[in-house]
Amino acid sequence: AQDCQVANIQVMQNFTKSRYAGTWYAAGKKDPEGLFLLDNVVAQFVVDDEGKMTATAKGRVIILNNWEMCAHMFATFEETPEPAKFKMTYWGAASYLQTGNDEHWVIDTDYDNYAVHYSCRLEDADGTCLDSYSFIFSRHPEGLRAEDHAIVTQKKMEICLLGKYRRVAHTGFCENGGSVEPL
Ligand code: AZE
Repeated sequence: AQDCQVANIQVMQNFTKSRYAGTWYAAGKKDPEGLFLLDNVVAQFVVDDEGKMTATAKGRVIILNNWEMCAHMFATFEETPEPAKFKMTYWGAASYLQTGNDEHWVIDTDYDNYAVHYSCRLEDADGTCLDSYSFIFSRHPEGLRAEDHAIVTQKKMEICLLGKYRRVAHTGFCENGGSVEPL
């Protein structure tokens, strides 16, 4: 729905967690207000034998006084009546990283190549989103396949974020074995 009402945003139908599990490389992102993952963002989703989904994520951040590091993050997901909408609780491996509760909506995915994620942190009185972030995830570290660009562009439009994304570089910054030490 392009009226940009958060309540009218369509999410993935018949969402299947087990197919969403595994590694996703951020190919693009739209940032929220404040501190955020800068680049080299890789998320790994796991669904256990009871169907509970958790995730880990890494990404380059700059905190405090220009301290550049690889943030190692953890998340648990609470289910909602809509299978593609989760409540995410997240925290960092180190205490000075970010902690919080965010929505985690899967807008669309083919499970094998791309996923469009959306999170509205703050809804305006008129029902639109005042502070959102979104990831375009790819199964491929090099980014989206050419054939997936059209559908992803369509979904960016549907969540009213077309033109607000930046490409996410993967330079190997967080591939040092998951250190949470400054690099
Ligand atoms: C997400 C999906 C997988 C799990 C997690 C995700 C989000 C992580 C952040 C981290 C922010 C860290 C900061 C540190 C200084 C959506 C990629 C945890 C939002 C800003």
